[in-house]
Amino acid sequence: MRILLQRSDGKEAAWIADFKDLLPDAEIVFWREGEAAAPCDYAVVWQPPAAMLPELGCVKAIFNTGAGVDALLKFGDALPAHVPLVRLDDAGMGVQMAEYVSHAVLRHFRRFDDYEAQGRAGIWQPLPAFDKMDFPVGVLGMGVLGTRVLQALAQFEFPLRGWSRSQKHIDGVACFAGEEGLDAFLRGTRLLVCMLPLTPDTHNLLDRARLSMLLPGAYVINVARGAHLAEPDLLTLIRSGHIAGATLDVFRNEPLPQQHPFWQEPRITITPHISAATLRRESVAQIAAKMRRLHAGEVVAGIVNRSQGY
Ligand code: NDP
Ligand code: OXD
Repeated sequence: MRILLQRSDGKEAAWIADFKDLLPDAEIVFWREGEAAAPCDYAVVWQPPAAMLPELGCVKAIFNTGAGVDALLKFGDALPAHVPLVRLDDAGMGVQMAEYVSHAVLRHFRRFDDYEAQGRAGIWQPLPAFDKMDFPVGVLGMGVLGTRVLQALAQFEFPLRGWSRSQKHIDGVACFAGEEGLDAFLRGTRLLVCMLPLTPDTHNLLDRARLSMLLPGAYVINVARGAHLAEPDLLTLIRSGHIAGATLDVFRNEPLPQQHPFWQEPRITITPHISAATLRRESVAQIAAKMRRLHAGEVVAGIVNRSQGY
């Protein structure tokens, strides 16, 4: 088996070593622009440049070393239609998302921002506690990662809601589906968590009109993609007081430009796209196991449905 590996993080040697550990008979070829690679069985990529597209037409499957495939599907028809695209299915990201979102929810709900400000001013003053019943948490996207986050938040006994494309039935979660369910979902949500894939249907989903539907004093957590959120609309609604603040891990332009107004807004917490990192060993183990199955003619989970966009 020959595997074409593309990365731009300078860690290719470690990825190659991990693949060699699990697939000792495989030859791993590192893709370099301008160098023709021998024909390969599988490609393993993350945000590949357009220059790699001709090579991707010759493999039996393309493995994406992330959960989101927007950076591949943006190539549209230039991405070979006959080659299955396989995304990461948790691979250690679920627990990281559960940690990140639980932290952001609890930090806001338990008023840590207020206590940090008081602490800096040397003020010892208990503040009125919020009531959980006034803080329904709504998760947009109840897939692999969204479900894991809902399970984690259930431990803290928040009222939970979720929104997905197809109707779900999850104990303890008020489930909403489709465009027809979105307004009702938003109108009952105080803490909004975005965990959707970026597709033509979800692009700019969180605009002024929809963010205004959230309960007054809402809080927004975006760990999906920057293009889900209309950034100026969020700022307007924070400044008007309808939204209390936000924790954002993803942005339209990454790294977030220095002159971006989010940096100046104390009610916005910014992290640099770290809510759930791709873990190399877990990812290689998952991909290697799927390569073995595909080689044996078996089916694998995580094949992207291109017409749905995720
Ligand atoms: P999944 O494909 O497992 O889940 C996607 C969920 O979104 C599903 O519940 C799906 O509904 C729902 N959905 C998709 N389109 C729509 C729509 N138009 N309307 C309503 N619901 C919709 O993805 P994952 O949970 O694995 O990952 C989610 C996203 O998280 C990734 O695409 C990526 O962008 C982001 N991510 C960010 C990371 C970071 O570090 N910031 C790390 C990892 C992922 P249904 O169940 O009905 O299909
Ligand atoms: C992913 C990401 O989609 O890291 O996996 O953003």
